Amino acid sequence: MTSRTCSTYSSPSWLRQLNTPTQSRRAPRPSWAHHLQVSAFLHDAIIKHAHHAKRITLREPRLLELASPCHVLGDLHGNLVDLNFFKTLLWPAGPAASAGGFLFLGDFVDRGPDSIAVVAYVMAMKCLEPSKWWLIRGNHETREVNGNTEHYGEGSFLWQCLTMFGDTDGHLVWEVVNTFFDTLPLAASIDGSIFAVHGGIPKALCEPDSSLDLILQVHACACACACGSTFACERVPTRARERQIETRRSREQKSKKEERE
Ligand SMILES: [Mn+2]
Repeated sequence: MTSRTCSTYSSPSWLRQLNTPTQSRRAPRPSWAHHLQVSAFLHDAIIKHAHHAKRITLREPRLLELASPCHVLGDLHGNLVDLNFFKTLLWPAGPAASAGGFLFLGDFVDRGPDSIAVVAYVMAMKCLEPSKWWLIRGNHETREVNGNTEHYGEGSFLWQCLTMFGDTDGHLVWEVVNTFFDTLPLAASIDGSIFAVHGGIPKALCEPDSSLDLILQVHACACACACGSTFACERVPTRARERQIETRRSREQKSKKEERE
């Protein structure tokens, strides 16, 4: 058996390559053709993931009932650095290898520079781990907000889609991802004792006698976007709300009648 000492050891070729000056190992500048190929690949991947994730979230109740342990994370707002930090800390080997679930409280896009990457990642994880990875809707998961390029400028999700994919494909990606957003649940309860929602408790739930069942009555894909509300959960259905008021009114009338008799 021969023994090799440090002095006779010659480093493997891959290590020698790494140690060569930066200039000689720098990747060639990508051509426009290459850029277009990458863009088309990403565009297809995002659209496929949005369709697949939508099929999952469409079947979920509008109010998720989750069990602990569950990590709850707030607004990512297109911030890939934060997302990567949480990933490294909380699910370094992927959500499947983690003991708990993950609940994201909406606002995945806008403000930060990487809305597309963030939304692509959370959709991909939803496809991979649908029973450990939960997403609820924030006010930025609406077309009125994430399409507001005037207000958010380069931080706008629409602006980033148009810049990365061009006008036609950019609008398509933006629309398909928004169609997925339309199907997101609106709130969650953990162990039946912790209420999780984006942006506060909806007014309708602050009324006496109100119930979380109101949230369950919101239709997925009801295209909240048309109603102009910036907070998904305020969109408790008008008919359910009317029914609730009617029930209360008839109860009051009945008790008044009983008092008179
Ligand atoms: Mn926010």
